[in-house]
Amino acid sequence: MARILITSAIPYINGIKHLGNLVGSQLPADLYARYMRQRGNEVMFICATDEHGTPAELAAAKAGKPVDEFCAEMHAVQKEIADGFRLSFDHFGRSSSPQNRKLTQHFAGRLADAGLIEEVSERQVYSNADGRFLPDRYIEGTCPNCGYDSARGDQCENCTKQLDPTDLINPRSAISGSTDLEVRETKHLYLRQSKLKDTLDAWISSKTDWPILTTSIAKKWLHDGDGLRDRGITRDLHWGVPVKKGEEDWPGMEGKVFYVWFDAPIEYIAGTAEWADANGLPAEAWQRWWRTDKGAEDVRYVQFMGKDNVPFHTLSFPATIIGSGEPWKLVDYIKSFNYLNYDGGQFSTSKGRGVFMDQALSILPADYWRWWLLSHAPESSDSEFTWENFQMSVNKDLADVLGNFVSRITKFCRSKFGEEVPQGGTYGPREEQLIADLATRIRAYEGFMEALEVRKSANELRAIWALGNEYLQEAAPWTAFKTDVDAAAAMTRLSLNLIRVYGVLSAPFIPDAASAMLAGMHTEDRTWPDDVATALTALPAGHAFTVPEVLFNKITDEEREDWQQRFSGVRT
Ligand code: B3M
Ligand code: ZN
Repeated sequence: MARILITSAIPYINGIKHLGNLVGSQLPADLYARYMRQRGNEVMFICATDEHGTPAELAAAKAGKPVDEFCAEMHAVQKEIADGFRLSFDHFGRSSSPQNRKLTQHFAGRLADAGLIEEVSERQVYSNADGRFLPDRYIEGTCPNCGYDSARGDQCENCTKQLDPTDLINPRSAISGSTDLEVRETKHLYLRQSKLKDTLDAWISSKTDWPILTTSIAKKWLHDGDGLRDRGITRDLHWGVPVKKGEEDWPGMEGKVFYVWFDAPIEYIAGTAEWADANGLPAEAWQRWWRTDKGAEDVRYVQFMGKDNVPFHTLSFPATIIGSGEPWKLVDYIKSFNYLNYDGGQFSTSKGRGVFMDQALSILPADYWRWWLLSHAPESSDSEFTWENFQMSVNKDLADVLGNFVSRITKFCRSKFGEEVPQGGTYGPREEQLIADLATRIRAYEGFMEALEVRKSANELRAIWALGNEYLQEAAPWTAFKTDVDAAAAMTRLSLNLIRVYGVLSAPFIPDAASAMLAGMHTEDRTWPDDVATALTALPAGHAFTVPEVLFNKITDEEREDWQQRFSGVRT
């Protein structure tokens, strides 16, 4: 049994995430967490809402609410939607928690003691119309790197380049749209991550098994020279973690807060502390996941995120961890994703384009979305959601292959043998071949899941479902029944057992349907099919079952057209 720590990039509090966000972080993290738990490992799966910084302030202002109230409400909303998608977090925390405030201030103090923080008097954009500084997302303009005209002051979402507000061409205030801007002096703390360049370079170079997407982005920022320039980690904002050196005040930094990207990754640790506190556990309970001097040396830590988050996780956050000089756990593997596009364009939160998590659940249950999204995860390149493809996948994979197998064999058994596993007959060469084929595919499925190859895992699972269907088609117990009742009974017994095995294997992808299959088979036995032949005897002759309700409904052309229409515009 291994101990596996899993974190998903923590979604900004500013609104409900779209399906592109979901498939790039939380959903594949959940897939991995569920799989690893099922295989008997001890898993700690942490996510949270990212509540500080300009995204939160701007969204609260737009909603006309005090920012703390807005965050509390939106956290509850995001939590409910996460539950709706069956995201099995051990804890869904909040970066505004007292635990995160304390840890963030702690790290800043340690970095200062290590000489890795510098006080810099810098030039920041000040808006005369708004009467305030405009850090990060408070300012928008044209990206100097790629020319995208809606780049934000902290990062260009088009080319992922990290920016400073003063880098933008034709800048404007995101609050008022005003271009009456000037540059003023203000004092801030800078993290001297350039001092750690060689250490970070060596660390990333040692990660030879990481996805190319992850290492190529990390190396690009490391060697472009400016990815690792020292960065400001404080802001002239009201909402955030107040700047302190551990528990002490920081002279000259009164009224300032830490930059959202400084405290957000620390929330992975703080979220685990929140989990311990929420469960009445002592500090050791979370420290054994995070402190290599307290038991975390044998933890495998895996992070999930979209590609735009990679620079912060491969450079800035490790700089914080390493720079502290304390024995904190560093990430072992970073699984990153490309973008999912929507029907000929981009998903966009700011423009309200695409399908958002709450809307998705309002039209179909979670499993339909989970299956499509995971089986089309944008791993090696960007991928695209189209309604035609969604309809085809659901109807074929879920309804025709899996759903049909389950319904056909359970109904056949009910009509000929009653609602219990029939006895009699033995397995012949066809059954032995099926068992051998299943074994080969299940071992491949395990290999892909271990390797975090999401699409390949889905392909393998689909092929495992198809084996059952092909077997049923060829064996045809309904024909055999006319001449050899015992042979038909053996085929049926095997097929009913296969439903249990499908329930077990499919649970990481489609947890609700998996539970329905197991409930239909009147079993709680989720034993992994290490040995397929044995696994197919778990339900003995005489074991009762119930024909399950239809597992998956097909998407009709009318529904598809209706949804395509409804989600073609922008969300208001
Ligand atoms: N909140 C960006 C995002 O939601 C950011 C991730 C933080 S991970 C520590 O894409
Ligand atoms: Zn750009």
